[in-house]
Amino acid sequence: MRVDIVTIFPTFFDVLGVSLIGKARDRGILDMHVHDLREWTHDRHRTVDDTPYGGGAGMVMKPEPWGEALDAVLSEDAVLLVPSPAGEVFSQSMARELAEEKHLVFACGRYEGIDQRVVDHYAARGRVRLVSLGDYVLNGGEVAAMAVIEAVSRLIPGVVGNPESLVEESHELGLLEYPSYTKPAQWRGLDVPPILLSGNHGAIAAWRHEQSLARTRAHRPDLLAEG
Ligand code: 6GU
Repeated sequence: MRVDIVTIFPTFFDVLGVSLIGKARDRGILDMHVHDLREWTHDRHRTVDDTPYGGGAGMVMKPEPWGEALDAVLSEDAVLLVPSPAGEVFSQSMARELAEEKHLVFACGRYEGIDQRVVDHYAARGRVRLVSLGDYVLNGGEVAAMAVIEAVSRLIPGVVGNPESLVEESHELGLLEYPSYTKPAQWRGLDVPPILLSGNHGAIAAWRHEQSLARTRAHRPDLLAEG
């Protein structure tokens, strides 16, 4: 998969060089390119923002640099992803859809967002999705893009070593994951649940399912409400 990221903070994405994502990159499974939006400005101050029409607080990102950048970076097959708190909430099912794509392009806006005409222009010509991480406010799209890239890339075959570890996770089965334990069997007076030491695989599976249900009931009752 090819991934292009356009941002005014390219160094944010230096961390994508480490861990499993970095290895996938080294092995050519992920072809990742980070671009500085200011490369597509033409004034001395490399201006990317201006005051909002209609008034109001903050600055809006100008359409011209975005137009030039995205014309340069988008391909026929690309999905343009625009991180925005006004977007659809990112989910494991969206991650699964995006993991099938050949080319993802992230347009990371800062300030109060990007001039709406940029989204309208590309939505008339190709696939565009506004993506939110959830109901809270970040300073810009960079952290959100990174979350999406990590969630998507770990679903690409070869990125995560053991494909079985993908199956039982939180959200893959529609429930939160059960708690995990490792050695030692006792730590600071706390025992590992004895069932996990029983060797009874059926009983262990049943216990884990109960734990998943209890956690989901406690923390995410919305996941049990329907479907
Ligand atoms: Cl994608 N962007 C910003 N700025 N804030 C957010 C978000 C995205 N998702 C949740 N909050």
